[in-house]
Parts: sequence; C-alpha cells; structure tokens
Amino acid sequence: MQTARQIESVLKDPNLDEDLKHIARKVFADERISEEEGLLLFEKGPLSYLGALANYIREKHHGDKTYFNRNFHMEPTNVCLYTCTFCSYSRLIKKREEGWEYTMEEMLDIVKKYDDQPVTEVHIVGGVLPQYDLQFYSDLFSAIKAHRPDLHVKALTPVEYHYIFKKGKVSYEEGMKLMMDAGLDSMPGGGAEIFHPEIRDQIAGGKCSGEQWLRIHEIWHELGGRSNATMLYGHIEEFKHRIHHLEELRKLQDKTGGFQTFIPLKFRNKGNQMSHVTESTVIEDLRNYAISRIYLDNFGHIKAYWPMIGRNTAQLSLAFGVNDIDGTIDDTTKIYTMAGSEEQNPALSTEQLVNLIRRVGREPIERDTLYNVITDYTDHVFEDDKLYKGYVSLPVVKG
Ligand code: V47
Ligand code: SF4
Repeated sequence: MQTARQIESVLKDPNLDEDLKHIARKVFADERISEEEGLLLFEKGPLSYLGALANYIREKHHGDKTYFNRNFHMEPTNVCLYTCTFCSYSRLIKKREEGWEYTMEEMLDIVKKYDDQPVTEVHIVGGVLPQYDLQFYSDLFSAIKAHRPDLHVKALTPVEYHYIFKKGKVSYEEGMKLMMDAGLDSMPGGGAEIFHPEIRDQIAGGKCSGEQWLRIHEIWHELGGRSNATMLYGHIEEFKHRIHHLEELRKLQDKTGGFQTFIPLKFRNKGNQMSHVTESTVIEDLRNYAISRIYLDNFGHIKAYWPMIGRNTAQLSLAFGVNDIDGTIDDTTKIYTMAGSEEQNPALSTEQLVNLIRRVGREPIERDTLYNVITDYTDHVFEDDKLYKGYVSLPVVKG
C-alpha cells in the first residue's frame, strides 16, 4: 500500500523534527492531535509530510473513493446590506441597479430550467436584503418541494437565518423548525469565514458572530438536520485563528455529529475591499487541506470546491486529504467568478468530472447530498473529454 510506504518514510526521515514525528505517530495510531500540535503543523509541517498524514486518514476512511454530486446553484440576489471586506457583493448596495434581485417567480423559473436534468440538489445562497425574509424563504422552499419533491434543498447560512429570524421575531429554535417544515433539507457551510472575533469583526462585522453561526448549526443538528462547514482562509488571519476555527468545529461535531463535510475556501482577491491582500499559494492551499483533514478527525469528508481553486489544484488536493470535489455546478454561480475564481465558467459535465478523478488514480462516485451512492464510475472512462486539455497527470496512487 502507498500509505504504508508513506508512513515508513515519515517515521524514518532523519531530517524530520522530533515533535512532528511525535504527531505522526499519534495520527498513525488514530489518536487526536491537540491545538498546539495543530498549530505546529501549520508552522512547521513540510508539504510531503502533511500529505502522507492526510492521505493516510483519507484512505483509511474512503480508500480511493472520491465523491461528487449533480447540483445547481441559485443566488436570489448579489446585493447585500452587509459589508464583508472579502466579498464582491457588498459593494453593490450603493449601486443596486447593477445587481439582480430575483422575484419568487424568477427563482422558480430557474428551478424549472433543470426539470429534465438529473440534478439531485439545489444550493441556494446569496446576499441579504429585507425583502428576502422568513415568509419569502418559507414560500420558496415549499414551492420548490411542491414542484420537484425529490430535489434536495440545501439553502442559506446562519448569516441569513440570524437576519430573517430576528426580523421575523422568532427564536433560532422556532425559525429552524419552520424552515424544516417548509422543505429545507440541509444547510451549506457558508458564512463561517473565521470565527475568532479578532478577525471576524474586521472582515465580516455586523453579521452573525462565530458563536451564533455555531449555535444555529447546533440547533439544526438537534432537529435531525445535516450541514456543512467552511473556513475562509488566506487573508488577514493567522494560523492560530485557523486552529481556533477548526477547534470550534471539532467540539461541536463531538457534541452533535451533524456535520457532513468541511470545505476550506481559499480567499480570492478580485473585486473586493481586500484586493491588496496577496492570495495564498497552491502549496499553502494543499497544506491547509491536509491539516484540516488531520485536525478534524470527527468529520467524514473534506471537500475541495473546484471552481474556486481550479481543476488542477482540485486533482492535487485528492492526495492531501480531500475526498470530495463538489459537483457539476452550473454557471449561475456568480459570487466566486466575481471574486476571481480559477474557473470563469464553472460547469463540468459528469464525464469531465469522472475523468478528472480517474486521471489521478481515484474512484469517482456520484453521490446525493447525504452521501448515498448514486453511481459508482470506477470502471468508466468516458472518451468524450476533448474540451479541457492540460490536466495534471499524476501517477496512479497505488502501491
Ligand atoms: O460564506 C465570499 C465565501 C462562501 C469570497 O456547503 C469567498 O457544499 C473566497 O459556503 N474568496 C459561500 N471565498 C460559499 C460556500 C460553499 C461553497 C461550496 C459548497 C458549499 C457547501 C458551500 O463563499 C461565503 C464566503 O466564505 N466567499 N467571497 C472570496 N472573495
Ligand atoms: Fe453579504 Fe455574504 Fe457577501 Fe457578507 S459574504 S457581504 S453577508 S453576501
């Protein structure tokens, strides 16, 4: 096994720091690492070492299995009354006419566009505006379910929920129950940014706090719901803030077990108030995936959001702890393209996604939102893959 060789080479490396060797022994013995050890990984962990540890965990849980799903994104509006400094939406509040604000009918028309397509999930997220209130979202979820009951509604984040519940004068508990009854199936991981107030107050002041974000997810989990978590990294935060963020998630997951997937989101600097901040390098992105995989020992899945980092880095990430590369996202998603994502037209066909995964020696599995297997594409290689050239050709990761 590749992982056995990797373990041996880490533990026998004469140049490796003793503290890092100690962490490696813990990881290979399936023991949890501490916050101090997590910080040490960020500060000192060489890329190949982190990759070996993260790949060990990835293969222990999933072997070569790599998940994706067929979904589409809908953004009710790209205007937002909050002013997060990393977000390309916030600037539009002063020139609203340049943005869009979809009505209920327009949102439903988008859903209907996918009527004859085998998508399993709609991901709804966008800016915060007063007209998108508790009533609007209850009606929207109910209408989507009435139109297409089998479509999984993964919608909104604690940022929107905190706002609409406050405006609607309902408690978090009452609000989340109302959403569930209206048809909400799960919550995406957005709005988490960086929980630590030292950073959150500077980049996302005014919107829900880290504590409120965690509390809303906790309530949702207590109702039996599932959700994802993200971390927006690579801007003004320090490693200690990333570890604090991961630790808060790990603690809540110990309590509820309701998180499915962790998705690190690389800060992109185009068209926002932090354009002067240099973006993280691919090496730093891979190290961050690996440390997330190592630290979050109670999370089932680590996802690379490929439109943000690009297909090539997504392929590389599969050797650094990642076992999910999101889905066949349609190009209605603007929040990332506006911020300078790698992919200007973030849509990949199933064939292209399958080939992307196959070419780095992993097994492509189409899943639904809750990780039920829809189709195992391990033995498929589609010929129809002429559109995109220049994939990374990594050797097949097998012993
Ligand atoms: O919360 C905004 C981020 C998030 C930028 O749960 C930016 O399956 C980088 O949460 N650079 C929303 N990131 C997206 C999100 C998500 C994406 C894919 C899958 C799932 C899931 C969730 O996008 C926001 C914010 O953290 N974001 N601006 C930017 N300039
Ligand atoms: Fe609004 Fe979300 Fe952008 Fe913040 S990140 S400005 S809350 S859309």
